Amino acid sequence: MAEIVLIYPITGLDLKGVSVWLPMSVLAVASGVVDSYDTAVIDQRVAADWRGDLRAALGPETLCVGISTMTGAQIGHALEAARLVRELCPGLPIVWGGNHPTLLPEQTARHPLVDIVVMGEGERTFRALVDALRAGRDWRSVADIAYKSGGSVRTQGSPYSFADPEMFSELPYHLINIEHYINSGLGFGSATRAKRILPFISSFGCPHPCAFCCQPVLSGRRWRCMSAAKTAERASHLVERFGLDAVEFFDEEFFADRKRGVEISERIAGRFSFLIQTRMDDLLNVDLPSLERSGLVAVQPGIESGSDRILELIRKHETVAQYRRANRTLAGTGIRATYNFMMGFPGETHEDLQQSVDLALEMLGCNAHAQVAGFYVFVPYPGSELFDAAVHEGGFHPPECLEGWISMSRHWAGGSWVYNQEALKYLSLTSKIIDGERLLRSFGRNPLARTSLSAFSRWHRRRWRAHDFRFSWDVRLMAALARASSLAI
Ligand code: B12
Repeated sequence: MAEIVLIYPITGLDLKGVSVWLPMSVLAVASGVVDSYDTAVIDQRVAADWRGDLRAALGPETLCVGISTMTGAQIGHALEAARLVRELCPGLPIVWGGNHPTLLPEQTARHPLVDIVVMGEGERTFRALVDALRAGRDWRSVADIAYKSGGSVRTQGSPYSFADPEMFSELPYHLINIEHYINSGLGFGSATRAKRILPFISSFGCPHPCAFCCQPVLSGRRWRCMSAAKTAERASHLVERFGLDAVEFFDEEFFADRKRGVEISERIAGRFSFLIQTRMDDLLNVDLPSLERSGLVAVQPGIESGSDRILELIRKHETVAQYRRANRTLAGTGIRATYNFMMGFPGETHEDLQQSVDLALEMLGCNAHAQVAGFYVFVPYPGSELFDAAVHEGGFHPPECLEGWISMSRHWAGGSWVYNQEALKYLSLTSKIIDGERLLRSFGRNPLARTSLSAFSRWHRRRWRAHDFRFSWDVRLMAALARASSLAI
């Protein structure tokens, strides 16, 4: 039994060893309370019986349950957990936090299975809440929360009470079984041997204004970071403690401050490998061979589109020419580049889509270390600039209750502006195998799977070249298999 129970729900994208990453959201929240409260973390993605674990964790001394969620399918699993908490302990406060509740605090707080919404960073606010609950004080005086009050919702404070990342304590890894989260890492190029990788975040927020992203609102475009020295020290500690080969930096934009990014790599100095998420224009302004010597093995930039017109529309502030140049520079190194594309933007034409497909093939063609993470459908996530455009110009009716957001996951393509659903569905699925590499690394140990995946990949590359985006029977089968394994690939 525990005084505090924190739940990380299934996301719907949970491939063990590949995308089941540390539940950093709830671990960060736990870091604020674990010194004074007996805390349990339940991760639905890895628990053999999360309901049983929840029953065992709840008791008379439990002060509240905290649940984290992003927008999309995760909300459905979060609600399932909240329902069980309500059934087992009807009066126990259920606190929701994370990106979705932060973006839509009022609507979230209106739901009967939500008692308190914590907006923004949870460490200090959640601590203030549980301190009040334990002391029997009125928690309604705590800042940066939303809750029901007399038939309406009261929101107080803001989501922008940020703490200095330099002061963040180390995550309480002892609350989980770390072996569930040590991934083999799809980012590695010639990984024949399984690699041990854990994520680490050294900076928060993003200074860029990309119109499809909710981060400008989540962070108010305020980018905050841990110093290079502390970052390298924490990452090294992680490597030593858990015998890792690599650390994957989940920072939204690792080179938001290039000098700092380079200093981190110099401090890592080749002692272990690291992977980053960053922009292509940054890669044109850093010394890639020296970063590679320091341990950089993989980068994951968002390309989004092969059409300059779309790049301008989504305020990416990058050009296709820059992408080509950065890809060529990357090709001269051994650094694996995993490119993310988006499609189905309001105003996107079939020609724009073809340009994205052509660019992806071209980049794969001239860089042996390049791969495609996927072609993802633009979803109007609340908080993004294009969300407002979708509502005002695209006739998009945003869901009016929490449940309505469950279906807004990565395969949602319900916008009235999406005129080529079939092509989007086709590209979304086949982009996973188009480089012939990524899935092979996960499933390729079986010789039959290896041969069929390779053949499948070559066949669809031909179709991409011919701009033949029909949703054929083999792709339907792939979609059915993904659905059967409950995977929203
Ligand atoms: C890792 C990650 C994932 C992982 C899942 C996480 C995991 N542990 O395995 C995977 C790959 C599965 C994933 C999936 C998706 N992701 Co993602 N992901 C991230 C990433 C890179 C890191 C998240 C993280 O751990 N942050 C660190 C923690 C400490 O921060 P935090 O989550 O914000 O938590 C703090 C507060 O929010 C709050 N808090 C959080 N939970 C709780 C709970 C309580 C009780 C309280 C009090 C407070 C609280 O306190 C925490 C500490 O301050 C972020 C980008 C980033 N750098 O943040 C995107 C991000 C969260 N993802 C995002 C998106 C868009 C998605 C997808 C929709 C992508 C897609 N197109 O499919 C899917 C959603 C899946 C679904 N069906 O719902 C968006 C958020 C969108 C949204 N509105 O929720 C982000 C911000 C990226 C972006 N800029 O667009 N993602």
